[in-house]
Amino acid sequence: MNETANMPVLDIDPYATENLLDPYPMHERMREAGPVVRLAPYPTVVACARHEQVHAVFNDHATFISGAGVGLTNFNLETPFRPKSLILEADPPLHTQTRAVLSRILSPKAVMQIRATFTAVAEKLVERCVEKGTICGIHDLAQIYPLKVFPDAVGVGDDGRDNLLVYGDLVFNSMGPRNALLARSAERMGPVTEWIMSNCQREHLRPGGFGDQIYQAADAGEITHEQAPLLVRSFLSAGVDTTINGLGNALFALAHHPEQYAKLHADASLARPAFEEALRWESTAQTFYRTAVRDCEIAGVPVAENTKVLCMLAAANRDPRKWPDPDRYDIERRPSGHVAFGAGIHGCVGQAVARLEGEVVLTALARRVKRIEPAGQHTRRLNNTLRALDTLPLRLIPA
Ligand code: OVM
Repeated sequence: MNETANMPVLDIDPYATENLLDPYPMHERMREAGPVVRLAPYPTVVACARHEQVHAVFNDHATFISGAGVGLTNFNLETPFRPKSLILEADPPLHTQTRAVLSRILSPKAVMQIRATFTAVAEKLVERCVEKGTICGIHDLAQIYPLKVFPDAVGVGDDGRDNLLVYGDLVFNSMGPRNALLARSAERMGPVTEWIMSNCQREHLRPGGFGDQIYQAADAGEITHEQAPLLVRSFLSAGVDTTINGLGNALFALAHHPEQYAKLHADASLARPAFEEALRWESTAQTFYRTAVRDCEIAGVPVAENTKVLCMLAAANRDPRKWPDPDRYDIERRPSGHVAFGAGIHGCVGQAVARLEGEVVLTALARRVKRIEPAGQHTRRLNNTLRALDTLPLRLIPA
């Protein structure tokens, strides 16, 4: 380890296959090296892996902006791969306006209104899985569920929804370097982008759905009509792959911690905290970046203007400075303060919907299934940003 300007330099590539497969040893090295470190392969980046600094960066949106992109690419220097998101990749005052609209559409009241439907679909799907007995936790459950309920709520038609999976993979790969993972998902991009943008048009969205409500906000003058399709695109970008993998990771956690599943089975009201703890234990979005708008400091260490700041959410969520016994998956932990949804003004605007999905699926499982056992080797789907499973063989033993 050498040092430049108080900063340890680690020879670590977060996007190397071994680190994507098993990020936890890398997280520990980064946390222990210092509050802010450099990574030899990415000289324009500084990285924070401790909870305190990740939280501090997210809560200083005036210094650490999102408008230059929340991936490795600095949009001040390179063209984004798609028109910038009007919420994810925006700063106040634009962000304030668009966020207000999405925030209202995804409010607790809206979530109350979708709850019954989301619950019924979860119960039906879990019933089908129980009848099968042995399932793929991803293809038979974690993927099917969000792909049904969320586009339904947005108001997207049934045909071609697999495009949402390809698009999500691409969006989250695009936040890393131009490596083979990005190249492979970009190859599939042409027709997918067309499908996505077409489904963002008002005439393709069910009246009254989340998508149509964005156009209603445009009618009311809160945003412009030109902005509306791009805001629908945010639903389709952020609302599917994230919840699929949140659910998949939660199933993985429960299958590998039978004593925790036993507690959930004994008390289904633990479904929500069990999902929350899974988000802490294995954060779906592993990383987001900010960009320093001026010369500044992180933990007293100088950071130059235009530096990309890599926030390691998943590492912060297992920081022993914040969490006792952080590697333990404990559904009774109540991990408030985790940063799996980010923090500050950009904290996930859809988190109430994500939590609803986790809660109702795990509740249905808890009631209907006595034990969940691994039924073979799982496989990972590597992505530059997401912690994702490709397959998860499980045996469900009915109650
Ligand atoms: C967006 C967007 C895309 C990906 C993720 C996300 C986590 C937002 O297009 O606004 O939030």
